[in-house]
Amino acid sequence: MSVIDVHGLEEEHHPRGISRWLYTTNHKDIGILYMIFGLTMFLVGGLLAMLIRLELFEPGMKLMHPELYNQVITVHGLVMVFAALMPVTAGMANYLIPMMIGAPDMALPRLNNWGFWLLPPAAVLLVLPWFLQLLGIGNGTIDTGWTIYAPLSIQSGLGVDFAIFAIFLLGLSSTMASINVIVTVLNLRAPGMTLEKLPIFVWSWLNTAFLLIAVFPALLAGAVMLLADRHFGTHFFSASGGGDPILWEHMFWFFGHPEVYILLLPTAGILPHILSTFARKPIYGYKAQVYSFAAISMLSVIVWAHHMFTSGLPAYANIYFMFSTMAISVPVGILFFCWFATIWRGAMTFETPMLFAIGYVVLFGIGGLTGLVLSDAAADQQYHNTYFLVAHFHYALFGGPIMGVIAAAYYYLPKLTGRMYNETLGKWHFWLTMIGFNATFIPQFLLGIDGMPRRIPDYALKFAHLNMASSLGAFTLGAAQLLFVYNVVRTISGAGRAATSQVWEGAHGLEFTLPSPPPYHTFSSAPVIE
Ligand code: HEM
Ligand SMILES: [Cu+2]
Repeated sequence: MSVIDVHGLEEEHHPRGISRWLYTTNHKDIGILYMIFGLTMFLVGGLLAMLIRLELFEPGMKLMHPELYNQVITVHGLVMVFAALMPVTAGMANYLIPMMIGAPDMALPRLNNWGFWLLPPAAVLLVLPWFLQLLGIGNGTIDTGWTIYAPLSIQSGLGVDFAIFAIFLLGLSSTMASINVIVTVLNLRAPGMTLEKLPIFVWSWLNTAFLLIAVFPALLAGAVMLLADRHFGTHFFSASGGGDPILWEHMFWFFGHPEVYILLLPTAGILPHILSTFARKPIYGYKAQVYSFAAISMLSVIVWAHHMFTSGLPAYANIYFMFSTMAISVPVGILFFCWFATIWRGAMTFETPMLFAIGYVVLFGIGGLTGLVLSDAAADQQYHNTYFLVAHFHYALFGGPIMGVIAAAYYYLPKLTGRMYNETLGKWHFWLTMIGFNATFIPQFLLGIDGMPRRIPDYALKFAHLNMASSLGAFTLGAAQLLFVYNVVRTISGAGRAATSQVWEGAHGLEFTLPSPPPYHTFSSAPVIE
């Protein structure tokens, strides 16, 4: 007989130690690598945020030179967006999608390994110029802000070149991950797992993947042109040679606005799973949510110039970008409606994942509503580049994706490790995060309305009190995340009681039919889907 138990054999023979992680093509290993990398980068970005808030704690130049301050905010932004959030959601996709659709692994496992291992060098490229500066080479890392606007980005030092190469690597990595998700979802579903039965998280990632492949080339092309402007005598973005810096803004934001949804969609997809589990009710409006994901993705590529209301576009362009932007609130509003309807009159309990999921709805709600305020072309003349914007996008990016990632982490940690995390610590983490977050960013709304510009290391005396409040909030927020790290590490190292395969009373889905932790190779034969 040629039928052997391949499953059992491979279980024994997968490599151990460092080579397991370096050469792995296993979707769970790669998922874990992505998530550990993302969490590490979240701590790096968080540390930089603490430095920013330390500098802004009091008026006056306290901690760093203006040049260094610019570098710190730039790397904070780039790290949070590209090296923390995107990898974490890619890690969730890798770990969860094969289990959710009954596939043996991702469709392109070697590509998967490659995609991950492009990330660490990219992160190194962002910070390396700081170390080179210590050796007397260059003047530090990229200092243009995460938007890398020309003409500053043409004139600025070698940090920009390093960042351009980092963006190439990050873009390649995300594109590979996206291709893999699309191929896997379209080809490797278990028999009976029709598209109409696809878990909503998988739908959200499918949209994310298409969106990413559609818009990343704009940024990459822009980056090549910028490199050429810097070193090869072209003038795409420099007015002095007949080019136009506004062209960079278009290319950047054609990518940059959809990027926000690339960060958001995966967690908007995991949210219904969590809400439905802890409300013990089925997901409300499955189809409406899936169609909303598609509508959001499509609308997101036609609204980019709402970031450029003050750049002198013609009035009719501003009006078009204003109304198209406002139109996005329709599908987003549908998502909110479905989330509320899912928990409405449910038998709710408030374990940590549920708390973070509700926190997501509240905070992202504020992010969305203040976005609507900014999308008014006339009002934006006032708010543009003030702290109102900084507060808005932190509600949108921390309040949405980060809260969602944390909710998902608590939700799936017992599945991944086979152990329950510490619920008391989790609740402390939640409440300190909520208090710290709002204490950081509510004052920033007020500062923005008062006219404090973003990206300044020092400010007028009248802004002192609110800035101090914001910094105190940030320190609370930062400290609270250490509770999370401790809780995760503790659970991974085996503390806590054993988790069942279903983990949560109300949990549904293929992944919850598997033991906790799931076996190294998930499905040796395709599962049957009713
Ligand atoms: C840990 C809590 C965080 C704090 C206290 C914080 C604080 C700040 C502050 C004060 C600025 C403005 C700097 C300035 O304009 O002078 C800033 C900028 C920024 N932050 Fe955060 N942040 C946090 C988390 C995040 C997260 C989670 C993300 C994204 C996922 C993020 C993305 C950004 C971006 C894109 C910028 C703009 C950088 C630029 O102007 O080029 N931040 N942050
Ligand atoms: Cu936008």
